[in-house]
Amino acid sequence: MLGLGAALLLAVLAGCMGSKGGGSTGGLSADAAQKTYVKPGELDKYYAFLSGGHSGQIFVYGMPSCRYITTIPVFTPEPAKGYGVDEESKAMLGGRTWGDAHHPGLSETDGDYDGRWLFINDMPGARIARIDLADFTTREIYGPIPNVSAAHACPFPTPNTEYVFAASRFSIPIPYPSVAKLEDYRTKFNGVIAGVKVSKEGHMSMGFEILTPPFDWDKADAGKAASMGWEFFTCYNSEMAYDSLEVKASQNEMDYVACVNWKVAQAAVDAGKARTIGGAPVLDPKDAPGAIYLVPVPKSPHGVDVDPSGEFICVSGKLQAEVSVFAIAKIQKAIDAKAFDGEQGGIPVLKYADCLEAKVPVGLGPLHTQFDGKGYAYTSLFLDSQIAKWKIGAPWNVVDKIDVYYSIGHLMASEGDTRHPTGEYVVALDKIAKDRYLPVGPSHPEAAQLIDLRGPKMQLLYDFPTYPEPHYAQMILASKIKPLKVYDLAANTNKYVTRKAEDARVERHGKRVDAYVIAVRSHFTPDKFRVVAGDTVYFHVTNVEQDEDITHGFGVLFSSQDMQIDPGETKTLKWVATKAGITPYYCSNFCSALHQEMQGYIEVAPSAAGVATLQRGSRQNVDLVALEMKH
Ligand code: K7E
Ligand code: CUA
Repeated sequence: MLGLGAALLLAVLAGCMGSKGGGSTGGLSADAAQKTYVKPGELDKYYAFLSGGHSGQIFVYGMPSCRYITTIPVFTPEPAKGYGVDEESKAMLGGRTWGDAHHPGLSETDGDYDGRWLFINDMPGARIARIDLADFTTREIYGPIPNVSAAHACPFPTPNTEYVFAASRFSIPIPYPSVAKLEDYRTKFNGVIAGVKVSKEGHMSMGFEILTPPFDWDKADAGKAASMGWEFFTCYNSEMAYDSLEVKASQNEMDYVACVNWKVAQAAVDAGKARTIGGAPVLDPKDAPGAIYLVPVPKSPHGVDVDPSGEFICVSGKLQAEVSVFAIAKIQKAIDAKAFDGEQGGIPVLKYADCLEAKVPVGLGPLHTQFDGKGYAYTSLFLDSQIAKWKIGAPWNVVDKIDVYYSIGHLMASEGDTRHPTGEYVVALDKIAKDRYLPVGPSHPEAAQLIDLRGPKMQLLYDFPTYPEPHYAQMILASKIKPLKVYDLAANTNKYVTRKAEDARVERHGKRVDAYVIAVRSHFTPDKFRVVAGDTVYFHVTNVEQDEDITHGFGVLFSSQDMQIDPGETKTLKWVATKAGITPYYCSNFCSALHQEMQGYIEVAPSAAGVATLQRGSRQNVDLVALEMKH
């Protein structure tokens, strides 16, 4: 096989090379290399957001070059960006230092990505974060969502970002906490499906919750166009087992996909039909007719994916070699005819055959499906380590397959979850890397692969390793995102902002000291502080630069505290002067030729001598404070 370097060289030397069509399972060709080559100085066409799994982060890549661009810390403190260190991000994390981030969900307008925000779930913490794509920064973390124990089917925004969702992976006794025995699992435990409202400004708030039998809710997708107003959720463990799930939860021929009509559910809550449990309005399905239905689906389904037209809901039973395709028109007809086959926990159950449009024999271990907007669907096959391309519509047949390396979980297509996928690329998110990269010990990186969808056959273009552990990802046209170049200092509304060096100062309020600090190449003003042992110091650092990429750090020695302040931004660091002595601090982000000189000292006096003369709460300039604090 050609090395990439050699392949690239060939591609460049050859200039314009004719397409070879590409072997569908073949190795890297010069043609493939050319298709991923983005010249130095040029930018990629797409952003790809890969969830970071148990790293609690998001990884950003450029496509088609597969170049790693940045990490967005979300649920985990992250030193390179000082995330979780400054007071604001620390408060957002609420003392938690771990999250397991599975499913990025870009905000949508009219069913297309709009480039405003990115939502992502913390599965075990039942939290949803919102990242602002103006600065690729986590701005809100909502939750833990009451009553929802682990949100895996989450967040999967609706077509106008009206809602994000969270459905429980584990069932627990509700209200929680309450004492219960596992033996009472069937009768005393419940699952919960939660609809979280998103305001026009992106803020999340509780909309409704629906009580379900103790199934394990797994994946979700929003209806769109033809199925607008519905959200679909898969579950496994309809057996309601609480131990040895790997055996006991695979007994039933059928599990379910739940169809939730979020307008009906919200109307029921607004009409006072809910009980308040754990602070959330919880609906018993019996009290909210029309809000939720169950459709049987074979064999422990995992992914549920709605096609771009919104007409078809594609569900993958992971222990079955087929994708079941349901038609929303048929589901709607069965609902209207009240053609129910009993109920589960007060939820009407529709008949599989009534709702089914087609069964597509894709191969072994189907997990997730994506779309190209040209009438084809792509399903990942975990057991076969393949992607199957199949036709949406008669004869519902598989038209191409490609090998992936190895054990693919999710896959993501360019603009793949929208009404208008671009049909250019799909990225395979593989669970096992094995021999694809230089070995680094017993554990390998995760593996991702870029595949070209533009020809009649899928073509493997590139392999790239990722840090653990992307589950899902989304790919958006870069032209839709307009990141800020700097924060406008004039528009800085932080209550601790300092705009001019003359305003830099230290204020004492009892044992609390507020230091208003300015950072600019290559100086902190002030660059020396005298405080007293026992003081709590809040450093409010404003980076007054208005030049792109001139970020300053504020790292305090003998501590684990370092924040990063972008141009025009104000951040606050809380530091406790535990004992007398000298503590240096410095700018930790290389910012100029005199970056190394950008430093200061905190002098901690052993006693309060001289400090008492300072007026409480008064605003004094640095020199005055220093003067008054002289022993
Ligand atoms: Cu790994 Cu969506 Cu959490 Cu499938 S999930 S593979
Ligand atoms: Cu400021 Cu380095």
